[in-house]
Formats: sequence, structure tokens, C-alpha cells
Amino acid sequence: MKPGDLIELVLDDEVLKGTLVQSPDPETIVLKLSNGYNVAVEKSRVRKTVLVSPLVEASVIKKPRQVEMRKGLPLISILHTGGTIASKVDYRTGGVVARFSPEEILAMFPELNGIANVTSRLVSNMWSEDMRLAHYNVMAMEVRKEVESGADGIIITHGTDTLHYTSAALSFALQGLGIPVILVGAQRSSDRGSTDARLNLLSAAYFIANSDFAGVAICMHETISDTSCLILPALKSRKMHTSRRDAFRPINALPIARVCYDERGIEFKGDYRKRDKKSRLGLKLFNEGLKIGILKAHPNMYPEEFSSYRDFDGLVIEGYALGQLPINAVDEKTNIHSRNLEELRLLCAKMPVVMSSQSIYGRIQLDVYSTGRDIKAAGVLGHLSDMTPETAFIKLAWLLSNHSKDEIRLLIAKNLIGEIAERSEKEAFLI
Ligand code: DAS
Repeated sequence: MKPGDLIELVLDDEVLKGTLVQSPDPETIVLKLSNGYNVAVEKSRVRKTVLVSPLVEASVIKKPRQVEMRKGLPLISILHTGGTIASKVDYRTGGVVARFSPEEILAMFPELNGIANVTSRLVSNMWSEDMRLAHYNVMAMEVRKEVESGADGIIITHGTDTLHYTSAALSFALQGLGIPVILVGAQRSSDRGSTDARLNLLSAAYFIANSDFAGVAICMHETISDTSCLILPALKSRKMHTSRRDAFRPINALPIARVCYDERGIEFKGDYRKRDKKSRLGLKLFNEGLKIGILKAHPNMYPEEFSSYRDFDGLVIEGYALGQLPINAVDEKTNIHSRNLEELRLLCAKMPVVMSSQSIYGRIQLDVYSTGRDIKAAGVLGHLSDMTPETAFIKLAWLLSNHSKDEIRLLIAKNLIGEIAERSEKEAFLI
């Protein structure tokens, strides 16, 4: 038998049925069960194996056929960057391979055809943990191509791990965007019974085709069930769970909308930017060579943790709560904290250092405690910002790419495009 065959393993106490997957260990057999999960069985436990049906080679579509364009339906361009959403498990390798041609996407999600005219092409084929500033520039330029070709909306399929960085980056890079650009990921690949890919993609397409929203946003599951998806703010969302399908949550903000695809319902949660196809799209991109760090405060910090960034262009600090750091020499065990403060001062003299909070929710407030006041006096920026560390990182990169250091000091904690909430919504906590 070979990987991809559907087989049964007869054990003493049960019969396991699934698709044979390449096993890393010659002494075990790995099956992908119908629910999409893998199980490994020691060969010694197998009394009998039965070939249920051999692997049927998927018909590889050589030349993409022209996808028929139907009058009256909006045009949605799907740009693929990789990640789990548009992928299937290749049983021969056990790995995940991307599927991205129009036909393959339409074949996997045929309902798309009923929602819009769909074009689909590959921009990159990578896990999102490998994204760099350069990739944000590529995506922004590809979006501009689709806008110029008359797309009514764009879906970008993307890995989930850094999806919220990319959504923030495109929000800054795409100036004057008059159509929706929705980022969609999936926590389970499309061949698994529990995949979230279908509902996320269909909900994003339905939202584009049936609303007048413009701008960048994220579309992911609202709960672990397949009941609804949320359209989430591109600058104020975060992946808050390693594996749940409802991992993405709004931070210091409310969702933009809820989409109940099966009921064909869209429920907006508040104000949003309206579509304007006359709007002129301009690009303000990233300087790909920038070196920007993120330093998380922790007990027992050393000055070297600050000075190690001396050759960088900028630094985001994830401070404690309102923005505190270990800079107070309060007893003989904390004398080293004076050197922490000194190194922080030296950094601030060389580059923009922006405070964010490892509490994730809430706002930086450097005036409440003497610690915060000393940090502010050292030159740390970000007072009153409620940006997540990730959005602060992206905003700092974009400001360093397009503004002077003096301007950055004025702009970093000023709301430009919705990255900082003018007022805090008390219900926008753990929703
Ligand atoms: N590694 C993950 C990523 O590409 C897989 C996924 O979640 O899509 O972000």
C-alpha cells in the first residue's frame, strides 16, 4: 500500500480507517482519519491491513481555463500568499501543499461561483512566519494591480500566524483604498472535516459582494462553530489562540461586522468607511532594510537587553501594563536597574523607542507612576496609545519609511487611520 490509499487497520480492540500518510518512523503507521486528525499506530498492534480504495491521482489542471465572467456579479480577485487556507495535505509526503489556481479554488469552494466572478492567482507560497517588510510591499503592489484591473474587492489568503501584522501593514501602505481588501486565513487545511477555510473564504466573498465597506479587514471565525465569521479591524486585531478557529479577536475595538453566511446575513457593529471606486489609490511602502526590534519586559532584565538594539533603527517595547519597566534601584538587588534606565536613555537618543503593553488590552499611561514618568522623561514614545505591540511595530516601520524622526515623535501616538482608538470602548475587552 502507498501513501494516499484509503485503508483499514484491524487491531485487537478496534478497526481504524483512514488515508495512509507517510510515516517518519518505520515502526509506526500514520493514518489521516476522516475528521482530518492523524493517528500513529505501532505496526506490532496491527493484526491485518485492508486496502479499501487506492489513491486516485487528483486531476492536475495543467492550463488554467478562463473563469467565465457573469454580468451583474462583482469581480473579486483572490491573491494567495500561502498558509493553511488554500492548501491540502499531500498524503505522499504528509506535508501541506498549496492549491491556488482559479479552478482549484473554485473546485474546493464551488459556492464562490454563486457569489461573484472570481479571479485567483499566486503572489507567494509561504508560511506567514516568514513574512518580511518586503512582502508587504509586494502585496501592496499586487493589490494596486487588481484595483487598476477593476476589481470590486480583493481577498488575500494568508497564514494565520502573522496575518494581523500584514493587515496593519497594508492599512498603512494602501493610501486612499476605495474597495475592500479582506485577509483570510484558516487554522485547519481545506481537506480536514473541521476546516474553517470554507466558511472564512465564503463569508469574506459574501461580505465584499453584499456590502459597501471599503478598507483593509480580516475575516475569520467568530466562534469554534461554523455559525458566523467576524470582519475584524485590520489595525486592532490579534491572533489570541494557537489553534482555535476563533483565534482572532478585536483588541481595544469592536468587530466591524458579523457575517452569517448560511443565513446570508451581514450585521455591522458601527461606523465604517464606505466604498468609493473613484478614490485614487496611492502606495506609501516600507523601507525593506529597516531593523526594528520588539523587546518584552520581564523580571531580572539586564542593561544588555536594551543596548543590544543600539544598531537598530527603532524599537517597540512591550512594557508591563500601563508601560512600566525595571528601572528603579530600590535595594541592593536592583542596583542594575539604574543601568537599565541609562541604556534606555541612550537608545532613545539614537532612535524612536515606542511603548506598548504586554497586557495587550488597554492604553499606555506614563503619567500615573513615577516609573512611567521616568520612562517618558528618558524619551520613550507611545504615551496614551492603545496599539497592540504588533500594530505599534508596523506603524513604527511605516513611519520610519516615510517620515523624519521629528515627525515620528509627533505621529507615533497620534491616531492616523484608526490604529489608535480615540476613546476606549469598555465592552471592547475579551470579546
Ligand atoms: N504556519 C502558519 C502560517 O503560515 C500556518 C497557518 O496558520 O496558516 O501562519
